[in-house]
Formats: sequence, C-alpha cells, structure tokens
Amino acid sequence: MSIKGEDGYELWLRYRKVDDPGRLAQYRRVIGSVVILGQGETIEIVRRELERALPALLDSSVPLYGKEPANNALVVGTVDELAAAGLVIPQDRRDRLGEEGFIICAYQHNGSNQLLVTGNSAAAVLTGTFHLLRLLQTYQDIDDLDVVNCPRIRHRLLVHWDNVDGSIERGYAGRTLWQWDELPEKIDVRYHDYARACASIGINGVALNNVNAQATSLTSEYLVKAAALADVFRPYGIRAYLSPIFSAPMQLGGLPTSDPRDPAVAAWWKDKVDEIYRLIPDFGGFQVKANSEGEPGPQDYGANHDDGANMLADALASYGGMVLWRAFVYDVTVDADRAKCAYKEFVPLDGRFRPNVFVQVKNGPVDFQPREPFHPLFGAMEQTPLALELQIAQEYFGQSIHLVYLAGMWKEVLDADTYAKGPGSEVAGVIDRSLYDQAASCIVAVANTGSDRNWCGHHFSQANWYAYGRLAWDHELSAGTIAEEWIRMTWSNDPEIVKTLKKMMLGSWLACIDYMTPLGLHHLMQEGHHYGPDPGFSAAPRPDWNNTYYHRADKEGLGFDRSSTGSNAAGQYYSPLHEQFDNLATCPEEYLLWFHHVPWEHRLKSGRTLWEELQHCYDRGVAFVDEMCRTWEGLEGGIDPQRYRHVSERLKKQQENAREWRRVCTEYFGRFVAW
Ligand code: BDP
Repeated sequence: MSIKGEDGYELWLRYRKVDDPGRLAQYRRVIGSVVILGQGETIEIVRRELERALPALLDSSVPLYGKEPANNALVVGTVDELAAAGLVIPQDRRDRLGEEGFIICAYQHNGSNQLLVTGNSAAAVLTGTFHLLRLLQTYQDIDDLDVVNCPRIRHRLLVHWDNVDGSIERGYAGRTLWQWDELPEKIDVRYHDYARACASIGINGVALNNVNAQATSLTSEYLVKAAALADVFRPYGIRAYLSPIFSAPMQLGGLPTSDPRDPAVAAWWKDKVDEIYRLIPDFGGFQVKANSEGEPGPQDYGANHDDGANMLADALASYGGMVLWRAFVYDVTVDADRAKCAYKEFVPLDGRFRPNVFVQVKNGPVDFQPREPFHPLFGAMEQTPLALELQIAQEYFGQSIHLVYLAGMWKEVLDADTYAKGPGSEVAGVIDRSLYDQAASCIVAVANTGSDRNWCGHHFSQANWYAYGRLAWDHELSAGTIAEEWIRMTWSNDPEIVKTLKKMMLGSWLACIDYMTPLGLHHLMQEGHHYGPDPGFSAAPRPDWNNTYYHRADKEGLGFDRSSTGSNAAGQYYSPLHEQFDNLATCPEEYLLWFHHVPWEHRLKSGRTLWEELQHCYDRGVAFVDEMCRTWEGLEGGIDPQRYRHVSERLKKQQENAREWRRVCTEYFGRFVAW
C-alpha cells in the first residue's frame, strides 16, 4: 500500500489511526464516550481537539458529550466542574496541582468506570487533554492511569526574533507568522494552529518581536495588532510579551533622554504599560536587550542594568507583569575575554533587582555555540531569579539544512552541576528555583518557526520545538524519551522506524560538534550569516567578532587560554569545577580548547595527539552524517514520499557541508602544525 505524502503542517498532532489491534481495542473500551464539562473558550478548544483526534485515532465515531458520566466515559473538565457532577478529586491532590498541573486518572463512580482529565483551571484541562492524546498517539497503556503532572518551571516562553517588516532575525523557515499588515482585522487561521501546537507542549508565553527591537512595536497602531494576537493565544493558556527598545521614550515620546532615573522617562513607561494592559489585560511583560551589541540601554546615561530593569519592573508590577532582562552583554572594556563579561557585570548587581525581574542568561557564556560549558552566572546570583535562554533556531547548527536534535545539549546544561551550594546544585535547580526554595521560575527559547508550510524548514527541526516545550515543562525527561514521543507522533509507531530515527536524532548533536567545532572549539562560522566554516576570519573591527580570536591557532598549539595563566574565565566557576577546568590534565576534553591553549603534540586520553584527535573528530562527525544518509535511504517506502524526499535532499547537503567543514578546518589548522 502506498503511503500518502505529507507536508509536515500537522506537526506532531497528526492523529492517525492506532495501528495496534490490542491498543485500539483498549482505547475503544476505555473511551466509549466523552463527556466534556463546563464552558468557555478554552473548553471549546478542548472539545474541538477531542473531536478532531478521537474519531481519527480510534477510527470510530465516539459519542461525544453525553451529560451524564456514563460507564467507560472519558470525562474532561476542571475539578470544580467534576465535583459538581459528583466526581470528587481529594483536596490534597487538588492542592498539589497549582494552576497549571493536571490529573489523568481512572475513577469509579456509582459502579461505573471513568477516565478523568482534570485540573484547577481550564488551561490545565487543555494541557491534560493533549497529554492524554499523546499517550494514545504513542500507544501507551491507558488502563488504571494515575498521572499527576505539574510543570517544574512557571513561565515557559517561546520568543520570536521577528521584525515588523516580516523578516526574522536568524529565521530559517520563511517569513514571520505574524501578518502585521493584516492585523488586527484579519486573523490568520495559522495563529490558532500555532497556539494549538504551543499549548500541546505546555508553552505558556510568547514574545512577539525581536530583541533587537524597533520602536514601531510599541506604537498604539502595533499594540492593537499585538492585542489581536494575544486574544487568539489567551484561551490556549498563552500570554503575550513584547521586546521594547530602551530608547522608546525618546523615539516615540519625544523626550530628550531615556535615562531610567529621570521621572519623566519612568512616567512615559508607566503610561505605555497602562496602555498595553488596557489592550492586553494578561500581558506577560517585557524582554529587554539593553547595552548589548549596540542596543540602547541605561548605561548610555551612566545608570546600570538594575536601574533600567527596575524602572520597567515598577511600571509592570501592579499588573503582575515581569521583566526579562537579558545578560547577553560583552562590552570589551569590561573584560578582553568575551566569555567573562556578563558574570563581571551582573554578579555585583545580585540583590538589587525587583522581585518581578528575571535576569535572562544564555546557556553558555559566548553565544549558542554547538557546545559551550554552562554559563557561570548560573548559581552565582542567589537572590535573583535567572531565566535560562536557549535557541531552538539553529543559527550555529547548519540552520534548517542540518538535522541536529538539540535536546541532548539542553539536557547537558540543565543537568550540569554548578556546585553553587555544594554537589547537587544543578543548573536545573537554579532555573526552577528548587535550589533556593523560591517560586518564580522562567525558561525562554528562540523559536525556529516561520511561514514555511512545515513551520520549521527541516521536518526534523520540528523536534527541537517539541523538545523545548517538553523539557520546559519537565526537565527530568530524557532526550531519548522526548525523541521517541516525537517520532511516534510525527513519523510512525513502527518499532523499526522508531529505533532508526531515534538513533539518528540522538547522535546528531554530537556529530555536529564533531564536524564543526570539536574539543571545545567555538565560533568558527562564516561572518554574519554563521553558515559554513571560516576559521581564518579576522577582518572584523572588534577582536571578539573574529574567529581567530576564539581559536588562537599558532605554531605552538590551539585554543583559548581561559585558565589562570590566561583570562581565568575558569575562575568564574565554583570549586571543584574551577580547579578541574583550570588544569589541562583534568579539564573535560569536550571543553579542552575552550579553556586551554593546547600544544599540538599534547596527548589526549585516546593516546592521540591533539592534531590527530582533531582529525579523528572531524572524521567521526562526517562518518555519522554518512551513516544518517544511508539509514534514511533504507526508510524509503516506509514513510511518506513527500517528507522522505524533503529530508533526503537536506541530508545530502548536510553531508556535503560536513565534508566542507572537515576540509576547510583541517587545511587551515594544519598550516600551524609543526611537522
Ligand atoms: C546572536 C545573534 C544575533 C542576536 C544575538 C542576541 O547572532 O542575531 O541578536 O545573538 O541574542 O546569537 O541578542
């Protein structure tokens, strides 16, 4: 039987018929009918989703919406609605759920069996509904379910670097999804599909515009457009955020200054915030890039980050809005090593931020490289909630051409022990605040979505959007578990296909490091667009915009000396990491050239010299991509031809690119090696 072509638009919400007779029989038995309790826009979305999913998955007409919880019914509603129907969730369980957690459990009522999906809010019921559908899509056992599932992080944002002209900074999947010209009058159906996809993985915040912001986004004309998007997102449990430009009081308000200490400036922001909340009553807040890469900020006036952040935070506080103040700063006058700047600027400010400010920190100290050690700010600001910022868009990962599954990288960061409060002080605990027994927590990721029909450019890049949402909800999930869920929902439940794709995905990140930037190398990409290799690039006006700045190849060796004999960035980490990174003999090899200038003849654990090991890594990376290509060819006929071809073409390019990386880098570095 030939398989129908698919364009990828449906993402992981394809709802194909359950192709396992045993499971199908179980699902039909447990979900004999559906009762949806309550009303409102969110419950309407629940109803529509079940209407779309269940008849398709179960390949039968499931009687929906009987009023009485009959035998073998799926009953969906808030705990209050359920209680009114005589289905009581004990108070202690309710309390554990908070606003967003959900329960999926088997329940007996008047001698009949029900399956309940419930939570304290309608949004929680929606998340629970998507979770149940995920169980069905991945053929899980649903007899005797007792799932109590709460998010570990409170604010889980997808942020868009979208410009008002429709372009996307670092976007590789077409133009922006937001049709600014048509808004607010015309609501593209795609906004709903986008919100639905986000809700299905637990995302509850969306920042609409680029951190390199334009004042236009804050004009009344554009706020009305943003409000129309916020209206679409609201019933999906998603709040809208904006990235304001710090100089807006001058650009829009005609003030002579944007100094945050000037009462007229603060008043201007207060009015702007009041206007926003009149239009968007549940507005989430501001994400701010200030005094970074030329963006205006408080330091332009001799004020500091805390002055700027607190002024905005004060304007937002009475509405419950928050400020995400980015720590992506690297002023050369602060330190000649870019990796050290943010720590040096922000640690002294700990304790000086308002409670509704998060300092938003990228996973590593430089910039979303294929591999970086975790950012030393994690664990170093005990009194300030830090938001972790990840990048789903594959700026430095072959963009939407290379198949690179990023969950392993994100897990590496989340699981890294900062030792801030002794062993067991993982980055995850810093972010979810369990390390400090605090509640405010936030995670952010730069989206990879765009107007391309399949949303993300590469079909496999959808996995990174999916994995981010799942990890943001529960960072204890493994990269493998998430990959497997995604494969089953997106491609197939055939065990062979699942196994094959999972192997490709789980190896793809390490392979990318191998063929691009092995052993702690970083920032070797071509200038500007960051696609392809250019290790010799040294024409930029700033030292740290040159690739030679990062690898420092010379006759003696390779790598950036960030040990105590060099910039001492290693000293920004807690003991014992500090000593471990500082010493060439104990530094983990994956970060070797990040922390050390290593002699070419230095022998690694493998017994190979640095130069031999480098070549070994490039070869291993290329071999993995070769293997992915072969494996993929073996799947022809097993998956739909349209997506098969699309991925095939990109894998071929990835294969060429991986070879190019190896060739260019070995030729270039080889010139320094003393033979
Ligand atoms: C870098 C990007 C640049 C962003 C910047 C940021 O190259 O386009 O504006 O990060 O995060 O990765 O602000």
